Amino acid sequence: MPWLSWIFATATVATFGVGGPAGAAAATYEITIAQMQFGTVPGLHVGDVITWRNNDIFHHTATARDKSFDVDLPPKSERSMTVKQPGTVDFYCRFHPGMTGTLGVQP
Ligand SMILES: [Cu+2]
Repeated sequence: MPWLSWIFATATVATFGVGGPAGAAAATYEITIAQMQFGTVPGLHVGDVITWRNNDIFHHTATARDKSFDVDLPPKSERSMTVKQPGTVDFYCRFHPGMTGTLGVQP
């Protein structure tokens, strides 16, 4: 009865699919800096990747107030980083302290 063993194999694969690791798969998000402002910050989870993109002709940074990250962003550049810890982190630009934003990271 070959069709019976096919059903069994399919059911086994489905069981493995349900039993995967907890939490959502890591995602990649872009936060764009334009006209001296940080763009929209997405909801984040540990393991996600942020690509910071500086579209200005000015040098910026994305610097965490708690010093957990400090991303240097020359004009027209982008840098990626992985989100490593949960919590709320305020960030700013070292050259333009009026530029601020907040990351909210779920476990
Ligand atoms: Cu700046």
